[in-house]
Amino acid sequence: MVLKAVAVLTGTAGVSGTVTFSQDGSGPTQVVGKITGLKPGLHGLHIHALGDTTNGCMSTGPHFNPKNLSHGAPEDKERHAGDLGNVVANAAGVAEFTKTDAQIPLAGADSILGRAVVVHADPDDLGKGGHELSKTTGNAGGRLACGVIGLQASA
Ligand SMILES: *[C@@H]1O[C@H](CO)[C@@H](O)[C@H](O)[C@H]1NC(C)=O
Ligand SMILES: [Cu+2]
Ligand SMILES: [Zn+2]
Repeated sequence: MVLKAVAVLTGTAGVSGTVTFSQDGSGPTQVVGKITGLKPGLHGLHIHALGDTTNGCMSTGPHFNPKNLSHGAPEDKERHAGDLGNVVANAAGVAEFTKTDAQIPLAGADSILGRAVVVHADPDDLGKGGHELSKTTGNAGGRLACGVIGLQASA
């Protein structure tokens, strides 16, 4: 069975979007998204631990990190499960992307359901920027928009 989920991103900076997730059995999760209203260029994209938007994106907690590792790139061994790297906005401020990731299942103990997708103001340095925040957040700057990951009808 293919499990499907979606996060509808909203924020206060005119940034919005939709990110969908699908996972076939215990295979990797496919991520497809479109986010608009961004500044052209790179923007960090993460799964944050909490699906709590009572204080906007600030209350979604830190990066989802069930293995208690340091921040990194999606392809790194040392990464948070929630580290999805960057998305690229074009000159019109639109980022359209697809990703495949094996650390963000839609079921089981490390499921991302009920957590939040957050898109950031700045590029994620993937843990390699040498900034004091590189190993925790990738120094990706403010939280522009976020949305809670909820189930969709499965296929
Ligand atoms: C997580 O890792 C840090 C740094 O290695 C360590 O200090 C901390 O005790 C760990 N926390 C848990 C819950 O294992
Ligand atoms: Cu983030
Ligand atoms: Zn991280």
